[in-house]
Amino acid sequence: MTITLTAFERSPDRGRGLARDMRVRWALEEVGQPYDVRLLSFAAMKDPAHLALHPFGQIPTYQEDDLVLFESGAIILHVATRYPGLLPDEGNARARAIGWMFAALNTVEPPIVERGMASIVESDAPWYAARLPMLDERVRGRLSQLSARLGDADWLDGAFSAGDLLMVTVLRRLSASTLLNDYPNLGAYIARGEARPAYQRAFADQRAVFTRAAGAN
Ligand code: GTB
Repeated sequence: MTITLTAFERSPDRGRGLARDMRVRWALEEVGQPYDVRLLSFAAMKDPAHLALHPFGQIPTYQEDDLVLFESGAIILHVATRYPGLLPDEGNARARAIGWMFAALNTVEPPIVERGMASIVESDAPWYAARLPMLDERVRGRLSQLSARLGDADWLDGAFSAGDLLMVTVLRRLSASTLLNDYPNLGAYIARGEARPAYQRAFADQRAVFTRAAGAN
C-alpha cells in the first residue's frame, strides 16, 4: 500500500509550511506512515486528471490503493482513524478530539483565512483600511476564547491529538502578524507543536521542495 499526496510544485508560502499539505504530511509522520508526494503546478491543478481527484482543483489530495480523498480535515480524520497515534482510544475522549478537529477547521480557521485573503486581494481597495480592524477583531475574539480554554495546559484535551495538530497548523497562519503577541500561551502551544519530531520531519520535507524549486531557477 502506497500513500501519495499532492502538494504545490512552487508554494506561494516560500517553504514556510503554511499550505495545507503540511498538516497531512505532519499527520502521516506522527503515525509513522511513509508517503510519496506528487508536485503540481497551478495549471496542472486545473487539469481534468487532477479535477477527477479533487473537484475544486486544489491540493492536497490523498491516494491510498483505490481510495482517493480531498479536504485536509477528511484526510487527517481518515489517517487518525486508520493508524494509532492521533486519537485517544477511549470513546468520549476520541469524540472530543474529533470535536477539536472541527473547531480548528470550522470555527478558528475561517476568520484567519478571511483576514489573510483580504490582505492579498483587497489591500488596494478603498475599503480595506476600514475593514481590517473588523477582521482583526474577529480573529482576536477566537484567539481570546481559545487561549482561555487552553489555559496552562500543554494540549487542548489531554494528550496531543489530531485536534491539536490541526489547531497548531491553523494558528501558524498568523505567524507573520502580531495578533498572537497578546496570547503567550498560544505562542507556546504552537512552539510545542513545532518542536515535535514528526512536525520537524514534515516541515523539512516541504521546505526541501521549495529549496529545490528555487535552486532550479
Ligand atoms: N478546504 C480545503 C482543504 O482543507 O483541503 C482547502 C484546500 C486549499 O485551500 N488548497 C489550496 C489550493 O490548492 C492550497 S492551501 N489553492 C489553489 C487553488 O485553489 O487554485 C492554501 C494556502 C495557499 C497558500 C498559502 N501561503 O502562501 O501562505 C497558505 C495556504
